[in-house]
This record gives sequence, structure tokens and C-alpha cells, in this order.
Amino acid sequence: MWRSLRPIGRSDASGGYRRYAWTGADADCRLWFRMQAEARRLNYEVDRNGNQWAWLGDPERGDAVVTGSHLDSVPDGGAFDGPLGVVSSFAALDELRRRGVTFTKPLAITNFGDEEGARFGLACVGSRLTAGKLTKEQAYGLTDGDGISLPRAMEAAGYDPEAIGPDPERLARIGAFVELHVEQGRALDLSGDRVGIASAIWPHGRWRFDFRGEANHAGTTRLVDRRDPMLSYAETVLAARREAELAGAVATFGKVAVEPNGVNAIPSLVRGWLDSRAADQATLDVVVEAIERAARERAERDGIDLAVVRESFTPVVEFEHALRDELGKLLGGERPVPVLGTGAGHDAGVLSGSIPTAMLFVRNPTGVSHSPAEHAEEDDCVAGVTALADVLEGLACS
Ligand code: HGY
Ligand code: MN
Ligand code: MN
Repeated sequence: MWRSLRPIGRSDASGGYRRYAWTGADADCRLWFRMQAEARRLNYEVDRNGNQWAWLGDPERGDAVVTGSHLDSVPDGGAFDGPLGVVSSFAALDELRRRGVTFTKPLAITNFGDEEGARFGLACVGSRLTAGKLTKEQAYGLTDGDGISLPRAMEAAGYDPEAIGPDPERLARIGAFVELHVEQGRALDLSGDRVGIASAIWPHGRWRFDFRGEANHAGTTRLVDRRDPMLSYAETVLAARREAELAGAVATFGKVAVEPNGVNAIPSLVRGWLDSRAADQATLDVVVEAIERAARERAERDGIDLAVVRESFTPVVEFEHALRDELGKLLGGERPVPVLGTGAGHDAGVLSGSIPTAMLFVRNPTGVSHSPAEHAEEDDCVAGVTALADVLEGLACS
């Protein structure tokens, strides 16, 4: 299964993945999902928001146990972030069939669309729409770097954007959603465990900083006559690191767009995207406000107009304790399974306000993620499948 998914959307140049929402690579991933579902004689469907579902049993019975993750990636992302959860879900079902269990509840495997927000800038679009945390109007306002809107992209991929919107009936039929994900950190590597359980997700967001200056000749314009937005941007990037360090938070400018982007032209516009996260909302607010203040002070000095737009935000998630502890009981062996927080967002986090959700993490020996170097060892991945099978058996076969 893993080998058949691996080549899809992989860049030969970087070895990373470019599986962006509603592109050809995304379509190929979706076809892969459908084939896996049909090969297992599961009832395949796509919901109004383009999320894929593979059902065992009749969803109308309700109280379904659902597992899955996402197949899309960040630019040049790794092979495991998302796909490990989807592949492990199918493998866990295969394991449960080998065990000969009897399901007493409906079971579904899902692929939530556009979790990374790499193309349209908003994280977890598929699950946010389903949970009613993103309205149809807001979704229609999303555009990619080429100015293609989300609805146009969905249409081009053969999906009807008119249908998108909240799906409370679907969520009402789910009793629990468990997402297995490669750990994006080294807590399990440091503790020597193969598998962990999530406790919480840090609040996190994405802010776009637009620094507008004045285009001019790089060779003939005196320094005193310049209104160079690149200086304000550079100062802001350094301020972001300073403020994050002071507050014990994280802040990253990982994406920048320059107009006209010519070597010998002072830019007219520099757009920088800030990703910032902290253990609690108050700290995150302090950090982002301090970064914006530093940006405004420098922009003032440089004669630059600054606009800051919050493009994505996810409040703190505390996973439901009952389900979290149920997983601990189902997996507890001679030593308890570690319970750990994370700074990474997930569909399970977005859905946690609507239905009981939980997460399983699989050891990542280097902690590296959102990089072609992301890796998990096969025996740890197999341990993840076994743990997921144990959890699904405990929840859906009791
Ligand atoms: O950015 C995140 O935390 C997740 O990978 N979408
Ligand atoms: Mn990710
Ligand atoms: Mn992910």
C-alpha cells in the first residue's frame, strides 16, 4: 500500500511532495484512496466538501468509529505527514479482519481534503467546512497564488463547489474520530516509546504582512531616497524570532513574495507570511502583537505602508479526556502510553469541538517534518497500526 502511494506527487528534484488541494497530484491521491476502499469492499463516498469516506457497515446506525487523516502536503513535504494515518487506517482494518472481530458499530476511514492549506492559505479546509468553522462565503473568498479561487479549483477537479457547507448530519452519526499521525517532534524518541497519545494542540495561526514601498532602480536611487519594503520585512523577521524566544513560543516567516522580484529593482511590495504558535492563547497574542508592533515601527521609519491580515487561526485544542483515557486503557501495557501535546494542527483538532476526537502519534526518530527528510521506521509504523487496530477493536467491536 505504502509503495503504491509513494510516487504520487513526489518531486524528483527535491524528493518532497507537492500534493496541493484540487491539483492533479491530489486527484491521483484521491483515486488511490478510492481504490484502497473498493479493494476492501468498503462503501466509498465523497461528502459535500470533497472529503473521502470508506464505510464498513451502515452509517445510518450512528455512533460510528472513524479513523483517517489527510493525503495533501505542504510544499516539498515528507511522505508520512498525513499519509501514515490513512495507510495505517486501511492496514488496521486489514488487521481487524485477520483477527476475525465482529463490529458492533459502523466504521469509516477518511481522507480529509486540503488539511495543509498549502494552495489557498487556510489549514484544514475540508474538516473546517464540515464542522461549520468555515462558511461557504469565506471558502469562496480563498484564492491561490495564481488568483484561482477555491470554487474554481474544485470545479476544475470535477467537484461541485455549490454543495460545500456544514455537515451536521454526518457529524451526528460519528461517536469517535481517532487520527493516527507521525509525531512532528522528538518526544517519543526521547522517551523510547513507539506510540503516544495526544493531549492538546497549541493555538496557532497564519498572518500575512504586506509591506508596500516604492519600486525604483537598484543602481541609481540614493539610499536616502528609497522606500524599500524589504528592509521593513527583514526587521520583522528578526523581531519575530526575538519575540518568540522571549515568550517561549514559536514564530516563522517561511513564505515570502516580492514584487516585481527583480535583482536590480527595489521592490514595490514584499508580502511575508507569519506562522506563530504558543502553548496558550494569551502568550500567542502577546507574541503576535509584539511582532506587529515592531513591524509598524520599522515600516514607519522606512516610509512603508503595512497591512496585516490574519489568514488562518486555530484555537487551543484539549482532546476530550474520556476518549483520551479510553485510548490509554486500551493501549496500556506494562508501562503507560505517553500522553503528549503538540504544536501541529490536525483535522482531529478542528473536529474536536463537534465530536469526540483523539490522536495517536507514531515515533519520528529525528522529529523532522514538513521536509523531504521526514521519516519513521517501519517497525514503529507497524506498532502504530497494531495500536490503532487495538483502539478500533476496543471502540467498535466491544
Ligand atoms: O501546520 C500544521 O500544523 C499542520 O501541519 N497543518
Ligand atoms: Mn502537516
Ligand atoms: Mn498532518
